[in-house]
Amino acid sequence: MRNNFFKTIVIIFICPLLVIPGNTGSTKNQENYNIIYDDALALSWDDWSWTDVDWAAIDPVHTGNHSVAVTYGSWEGVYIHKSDVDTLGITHLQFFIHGGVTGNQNLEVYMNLEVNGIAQTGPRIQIPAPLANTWSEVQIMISDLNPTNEIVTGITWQSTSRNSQPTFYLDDISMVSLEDPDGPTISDVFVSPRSIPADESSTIILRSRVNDPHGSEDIASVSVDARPVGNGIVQLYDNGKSNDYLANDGIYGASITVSTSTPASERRLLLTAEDLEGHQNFRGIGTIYVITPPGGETPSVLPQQISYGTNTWSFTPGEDWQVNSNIPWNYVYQRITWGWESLEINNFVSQFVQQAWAKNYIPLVTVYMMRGVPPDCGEGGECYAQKLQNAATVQDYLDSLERVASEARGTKPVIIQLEPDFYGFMQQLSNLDNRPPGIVPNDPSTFPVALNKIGYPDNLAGFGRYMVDLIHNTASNALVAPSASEWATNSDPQSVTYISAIDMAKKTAVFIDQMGGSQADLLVVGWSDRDAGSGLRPWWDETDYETPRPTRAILWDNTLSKTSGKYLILWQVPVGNMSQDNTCGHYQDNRAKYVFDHPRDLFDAGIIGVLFGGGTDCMTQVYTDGGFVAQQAKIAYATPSTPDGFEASVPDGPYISLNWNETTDPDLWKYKVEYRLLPDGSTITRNVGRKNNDVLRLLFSGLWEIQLVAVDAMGNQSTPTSPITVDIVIPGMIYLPAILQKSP
Ligand SMILES: [Ca+2]
Ligand SMILES: [Ca+2]
Ligand SMILES: [Ca+2]
Ligand SMILES: [Ca+2]
Repeated sequence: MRNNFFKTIVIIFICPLLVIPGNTGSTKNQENYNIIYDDALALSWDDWSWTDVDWAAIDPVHTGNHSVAVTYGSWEGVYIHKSDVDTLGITHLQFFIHGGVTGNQNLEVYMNLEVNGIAQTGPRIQIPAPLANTWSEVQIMISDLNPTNEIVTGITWQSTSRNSQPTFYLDDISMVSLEDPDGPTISDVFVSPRSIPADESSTIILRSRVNDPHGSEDIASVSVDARPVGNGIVQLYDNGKSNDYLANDGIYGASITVSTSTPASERRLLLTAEDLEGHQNFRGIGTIYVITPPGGETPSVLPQQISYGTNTWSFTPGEDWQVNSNIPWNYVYQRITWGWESLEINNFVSQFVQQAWAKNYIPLVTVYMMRGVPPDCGEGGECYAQKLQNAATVQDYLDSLERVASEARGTKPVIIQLEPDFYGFMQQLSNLDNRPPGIVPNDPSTFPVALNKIGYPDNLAGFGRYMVDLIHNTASNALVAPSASEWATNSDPQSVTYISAIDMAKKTAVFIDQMGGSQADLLVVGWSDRDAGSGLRPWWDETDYETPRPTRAILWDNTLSKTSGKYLILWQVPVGNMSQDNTCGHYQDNRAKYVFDHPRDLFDAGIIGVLFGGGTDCMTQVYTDGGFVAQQAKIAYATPSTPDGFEASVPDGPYISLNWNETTDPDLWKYKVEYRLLPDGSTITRNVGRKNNDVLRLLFSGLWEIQLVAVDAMGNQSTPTSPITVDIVIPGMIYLPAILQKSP
């Protein structure tokens, strides 16, 4: 009988501090739980405590088998850390506390915040002294712990006493959204794109189902607070004309843009639904990444829109998977390792490149030779730093690289991808505490290399630059693309705040720039080289609430592109999909689907090419995936479907309202309204983003013809809708004076 004295304390901090014994939680439903600790810390939460804490105490427990036993010394604290906690829409921090045999401990709780990249402590909330031998429930409003909605990186329970204190216990720590049971419920939130340029024309479509226990007529408003992206409160409507499907179907919709003054950053927006009596409920929509314009120019010989390819090919006529797919792929890639010259196929690079050109693909050759070039010392920065001090090794390597370039020579473009992991390993080594003597973090010029080439310093910077120049000088048709690794700064951009992740990407761009990146043409990035269903890599949250998530990867890629001034190829994207059964060759993954559902997110961030391919044995391949990648690529390359339901309102002076049904193509980019004055006016085009409505202003009286086209991520346009003709009558008296006033 551990809980025989169960009692609830709810702390509601509507200043001044108010402690209400008894159960005051009864007027709210607990809808959304984010469990932080039940019998162990949840995934991604780490123990950073500076006190005596046992995370697996067995007596007393509130629920389950374990609780947290805490024995404070002077001013000590229990500190749990998570890189970037999304608290938007969360109303309370909730936990249970038990005073042990003594009770009466003195402690306070606060959130660890990060404000403009600097760690800060949120407001400290005093906890009522826990009772002896009793579990009490504590609820603290998030708005008291984090009043200005900063990035949350942890929660701390700290002793407020200079003396040691007797052991007490915590259990069932969670963040909850206490919903008003009378208020409208928000569900099925849809947001696309999730990464968007701050250009005030690209549009995010936001949709949500909203129901009210008193019927839909009780719903007064559904809105999103778009101030974090430079807008105000934006209303969502269920009128059939607001990207909300049908009128009165319970689905509300809106479109929002991002103001040009919004910096590259992660932003979180809050949905609010309110009924006629003022009952409100809230829901965060996950993380939006605000894109910065990517760096440099796309190489003129490459496709100027997002394009796709795979690692699957064959010399044998009739057996090439890409050719047989009847999809106009742009790329094909193949990896070569040390000793490629002695492969069964003579002149392998030449043969691969030539057959790719013959099939109208741009070949990408992944050069992965650093690991194998003798002396073999395994994989990693320490080994590579050693072998690069051997003059014979360096020359052997460069001779082979020159043969690669020479076999790739021709009149069509070829991409030579340099050394996956190599740049990452070297930068990582420079960031280790036990880096070799003389090595300076993030400075490749401090690694000695036995290069011995006139005009190039004998260090890693000189070696990297020589590799790029050697290829360019040997094959003027070759584009050189060093490989960038997310982990190169010896930390994971998915497990820090976005501000730190931006900093990491900048450092990696600068490191590669110094190693010839500045002279290169592109950079190659990767999202993961294994299907998550294999258990070899973590799942990413495709809804972009929790890290690891795609928006964070796109932030890193975008920052790399911006800083380096290079566009990117996203390489070796896992092929798996959710219809697979997690057996060899059939592992599940969700990244390929994210790519095909968010092509503009990638392209606007700087990714011009996406190459699919399982990274090792047993990973899903495009020929074992049940046809998913082929089917999605087919849609990507196909022209979009023509929107239906295109209609115009009765003209209101020069204004005419247009609306249409949204198309369902996953790769939709935007709609364009095209209109002209009959009979022979020239066509005017108006981009309306992804909105399915527009108000057009027609400047002259007369018959106007209006059409609509859908545009996909590649820029393919649909067949136009059947034209609508409208007769505009503008009383000249109204507009003539205005025009005259503007004349000098
Ligand atoms: Ca427990
Ligand atoms: Ca209601
Ligand atoms: Ca609707
Ligand atoms: Ca398409």
